[in-house]
Amino acid sequence: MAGVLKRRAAWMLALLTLGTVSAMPQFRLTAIQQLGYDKLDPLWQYSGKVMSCTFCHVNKKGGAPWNVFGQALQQGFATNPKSNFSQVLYSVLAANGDADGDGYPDAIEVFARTLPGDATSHPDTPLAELEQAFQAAGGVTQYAPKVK
Ligand SMILES: [Ca+2]
Repeated sequence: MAGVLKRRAAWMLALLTLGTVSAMPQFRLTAIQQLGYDKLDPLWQYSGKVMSCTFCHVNKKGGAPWNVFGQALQQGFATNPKSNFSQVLYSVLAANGDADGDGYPDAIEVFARTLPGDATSHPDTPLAELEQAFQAAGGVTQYAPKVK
């Protein structure tokens, strides 16, 4: 009896987990992998904690409205309507802009794992020091769209 209950509990957990994975929006899935955030947590697809929705959105649960970084991506789509999300994401980072105006360019914030669309979230490390580490790691080209 206990074995049956354990199996049922395991199935329920698996179903809930699958629901979490399939609920993650495609743009978020793409960005997490393109920017290497998946390397931080081997169970990132299940935890749902890697790269919060506020990376691009104002609200913690996503949807409208978008923050200034999300708006920069929307502008990228408007400027290059034939580009896919990966290309737009890369072009915004390669433009070396600072969407939230906190003094740290968007690509540097991605590298430092802070929020490029929230001025209250920024690295504590001096920019010059971070820039050096960023370039040593491959610079913005490390975020180029992956060829499939
Ligand atoms: Ca920021």
